[in-house]
Amino acid sequence: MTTQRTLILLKPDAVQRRLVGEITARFERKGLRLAGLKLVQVSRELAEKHYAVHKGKPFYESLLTFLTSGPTVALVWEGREAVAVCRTLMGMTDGAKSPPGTIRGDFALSVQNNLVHGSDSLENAAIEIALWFKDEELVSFTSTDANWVA
Ligand code: IDP
Repeated sequence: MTTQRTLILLKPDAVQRRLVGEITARFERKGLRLAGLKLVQVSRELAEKHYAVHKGKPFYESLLTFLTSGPTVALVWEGREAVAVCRTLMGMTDGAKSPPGTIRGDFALSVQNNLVHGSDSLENAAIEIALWFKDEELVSFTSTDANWVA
């Protein structure tokens, strides 16, 4: 059993569209454990660091404008195979192509405004969690239903 931590962002469209509760509930109901949670007005500097891998792509500037356009909710989820589990719950990048039942499939139509970010590997999860959270902002606890969920 591999317990992992992953970074999830509820991007500005999720906050503006009042989908924070709906989306967060999906990760909770799956059995993941919350390890970090905060509302962030993202700076250009943080957005550039977070999306450094996309620098030079045609959508890069627009993506930075999007991520800095309003508050973002940053979450750290913990649990068995958390990185892959969260990516599955999210769906594909393009909301229009994401299957129903996924977050993007149910609530997104756009490629850019696709509501959520999720780390795509365990290595990137560690880097992204360190970028968004200080150590003291993360909490580890044993949930009361751990024996049933794990
Ligand atoms: P992911 O979020 O599904 O992992 P990435 O390829 O890492 O997708 O892209 C990061 C983000 O950049 C996407 O979530 C989306 O907001 C945006 N994006 C990706 N490709 C495009 C595009 O072709 N046009 C506009 N925005 C894009």
